[in-house]
Amino acid sequence: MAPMSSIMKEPKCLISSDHEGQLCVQKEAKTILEGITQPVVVVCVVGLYRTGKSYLMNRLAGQQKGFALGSTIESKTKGIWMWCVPHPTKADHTLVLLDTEGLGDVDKGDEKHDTWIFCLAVLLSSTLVYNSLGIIDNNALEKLHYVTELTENIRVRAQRGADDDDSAEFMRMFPSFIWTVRDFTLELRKEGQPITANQYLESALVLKPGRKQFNLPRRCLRQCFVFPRPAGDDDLKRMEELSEAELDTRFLQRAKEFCDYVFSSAKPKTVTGGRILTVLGSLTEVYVEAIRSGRIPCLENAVETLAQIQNGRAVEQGLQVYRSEVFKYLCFPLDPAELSDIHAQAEKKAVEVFISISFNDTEQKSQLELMTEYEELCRQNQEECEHMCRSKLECVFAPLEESLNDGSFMQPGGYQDYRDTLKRLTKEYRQRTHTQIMSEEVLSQYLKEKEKFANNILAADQCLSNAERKMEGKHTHTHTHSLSLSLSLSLPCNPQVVSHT
Ligand SMILES: Nc1nc2c(ncn2[C@@H]2O[C@H](COP(=O)(O)OP(=O)(O)O)[C@@H](O)[C@H]2O)c(=O)[nH]1
Ligand SMILES: [Mg+2]
Repeated sequence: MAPMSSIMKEPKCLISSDHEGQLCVQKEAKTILEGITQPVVVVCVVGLYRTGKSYLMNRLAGQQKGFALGSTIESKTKGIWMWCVPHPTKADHTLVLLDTEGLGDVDKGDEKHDTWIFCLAVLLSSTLVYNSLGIIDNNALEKLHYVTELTENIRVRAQRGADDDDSAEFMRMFPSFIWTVRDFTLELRKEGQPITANQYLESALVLKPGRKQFNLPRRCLRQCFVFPRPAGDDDLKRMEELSEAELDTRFLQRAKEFCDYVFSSAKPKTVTGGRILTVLGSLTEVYVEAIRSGRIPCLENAVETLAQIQNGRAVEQGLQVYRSEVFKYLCFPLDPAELSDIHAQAEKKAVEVFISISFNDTEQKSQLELMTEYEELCRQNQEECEHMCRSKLECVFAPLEESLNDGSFMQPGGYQDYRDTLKRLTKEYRQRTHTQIMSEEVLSQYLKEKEKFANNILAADQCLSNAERKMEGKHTHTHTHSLSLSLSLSLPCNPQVVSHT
């Protein structure tokens, strides 16, 4: 695969609205996601518009420019933007940055659209960054209401017994959470004592005691980063152009801490059972489709659909391995035991590959597919064996065919001669083909075809022998010969003569 950086020089729109205002997945971005086979660390940022979200994502990408800043995005491309970059610190991982656009934009947004974008952000990410300006205010906390609404919509198949079990299952699906506060000017103090950013976040959440909707997300909140203003008023408008030297050093320090934290702590996206996800494109499609069709996103369905897609791929790759293994040793025709050995070896390797890729393979699809493939090989092998036996048979029985054609057996004693020839050639054929499957089948079919000749030869033999006896001494040899010829041409089938041994 080409390195990710060369695939995505810049972000692309992943989810937008179509002309009817319905959410849709952009094909190009989906294709890119489908090409990623590595574990994906998915970091998504949400929060009000114009709070520096895109700028922060660009820093995670290590780029000065990328996600468009400010309100330059047209309303039709509002939604979720995506930028896949190689993970800066984890080899063989891809960092997928998702930037949401237009949340809370009163001019262009609509509440329902915003809710779904927020939902998708939660569902798709492995780390969710909630970004707010100035403080963690009540207003921002209210936005957590989206998250709790989401928990109402998501039903994971869990032992729905005790409440705790339920939320444990939920935690697995819920991304870890980072709150970033921009242009933070407050002093981090509580009751005169200095506090950490995380303690600040905790205390903000405690502000709403007894409100159940904050309880669940609270368990998922992990980190808070407070950023000072990055530059002076005039410079803020052209942040993309500013060099590091023109930015506030404390801002730079905090931005570095934030990025380092994300790079070291953000986990790859997993789904139920903690399985690492490599089909983010399909997952996106499943969720967006569920939302479009008015179905509530239900993780159970999504996991099932994903399993189907993923196992389809696993089977395909397993089969590829199986075929290449089999063809290394395959040389038809083969002894069935040999073929079975080759199959077993190839199957073992294919199943290993399948297991490494598959996901929830409850139907044992891979094994079934491999069996079908094996059956086909057996069929081909049988065909080849049959073909080979037939050509050996043709070769061995050629003298018999010749004699049948030129009527050599149509003479007194011809029947015995015929039987002897048949016996001798059968023995020879068996000697030549005794290791082949299908050899007896081919032989018995041939012998069956010859039965009618045996009858005719016997009839001719008897007829001619009788005539010969009667006419002994009276007729010339020439006459007998011409009689034998005429009989061989008419080949009468005498119904009374059926015996052959
Ligand atoms: N005050 C302030 N402005 C910022 C900050 N980061 C970026 N900006 C500027 O704020 C504007 C909006 O930033 P953007 O990242 O597009 O915000 P988004 O709408 O949340 O994605 C741009 O002009 C940025 O240059 C920040 O930390 N503080
Ligand atoms: Mg933005």
